[in-house]
Amino acid sequence: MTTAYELAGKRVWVAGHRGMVGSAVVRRLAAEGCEVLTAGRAELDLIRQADVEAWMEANRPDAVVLAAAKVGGILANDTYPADFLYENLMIEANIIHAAFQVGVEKLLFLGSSCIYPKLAPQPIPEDALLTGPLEPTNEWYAVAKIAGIKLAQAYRKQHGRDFISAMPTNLYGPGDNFDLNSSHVLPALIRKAHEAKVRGDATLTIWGTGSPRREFLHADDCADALVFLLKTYSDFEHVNVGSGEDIPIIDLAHLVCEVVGFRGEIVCDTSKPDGTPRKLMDGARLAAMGWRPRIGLREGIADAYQSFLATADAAPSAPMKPL
Ligand code: GFB
Repeated sequence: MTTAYELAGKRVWVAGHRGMVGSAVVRRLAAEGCEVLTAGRAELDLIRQADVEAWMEANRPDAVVLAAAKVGGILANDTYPADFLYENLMIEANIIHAAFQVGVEKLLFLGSSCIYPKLAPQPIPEDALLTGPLEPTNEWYAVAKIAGIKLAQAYRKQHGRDFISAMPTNLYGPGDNFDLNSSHVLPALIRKAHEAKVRGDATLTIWGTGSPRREFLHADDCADALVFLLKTYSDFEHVNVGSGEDIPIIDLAHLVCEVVGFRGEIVCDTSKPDGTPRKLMDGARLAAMGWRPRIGLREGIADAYQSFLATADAAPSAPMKPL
């Protein structure tokens, strides 16, 4: 079902506006003629139900983009399971329920491709959800995100609310987390390649075997897809948001080194986890609605590298401490 939702003149709360995706959504919404609402951490703690309810009551947004989440790479997910499960459950439960209470017209919840079973068919269709066991390194985050999808569906089913969900693939771009302990692979490789180049190292070490495949989408493409869904999609089922192509991590490492200009050797640290072998999403549903990504991987990496160089993150990092 495709229903037009006019954003012009609406008050749209982007929860998580300081994050990579939230900030990209704020940039993208500038073209829609809506009023963008944001709330910084000091003003609003999304873990606290009473605070979220009071903020919603006082601000009464027409639409909500729920991009706030506790996120991190494979090691952070594996090391802090309680934080990833608890914080994400609280954030989504508080916001979705408060949106129901104040009569929000449209809510878009963001999940992740890790909601799908570890050994899901590739490319992964939306209906692979809950058909098999999850990848153990991120099952805590995945369970929280599955609960978020179900919450949005439950308010649609029980109360007729126009709450929808999008499942983005692995994202990267400006404003990413470049901390080597907690980041995802792409920002980690950008930082490692940059620092190895500056130091004149002979080698660069990546985690795992390098054989897992991942699909990457630039945050600006993701934001464009999310605004597209907000305006045109109104249905029960969540929608995959990806680039349609995946790449082995070792090839990604070579590509990042090329873009950054590091010419040394790449070494694999197999004491670190590989995670799921492959998670390429089936983007046919979103493509059939008329949406396409625009930013190619090489171009996107060059853009992310430029944004890394423009931040204090480009200063040499302290030696990596164990988590
Ligand atoms: O991006 P990443 O941390 O998360 O790792 P996942 C992807 C792959 O890159 C894994 C490898 O096979 C890593 O072992 N890798 C190689 C590295 N070198 C590095 C490195 O220096 N840093 C990192 N971080 N990885 C996350 C989930 O899974 O993806 C989250 O844990 C979420 O829940 C997110 O779903 C999108 O793709 O494995």
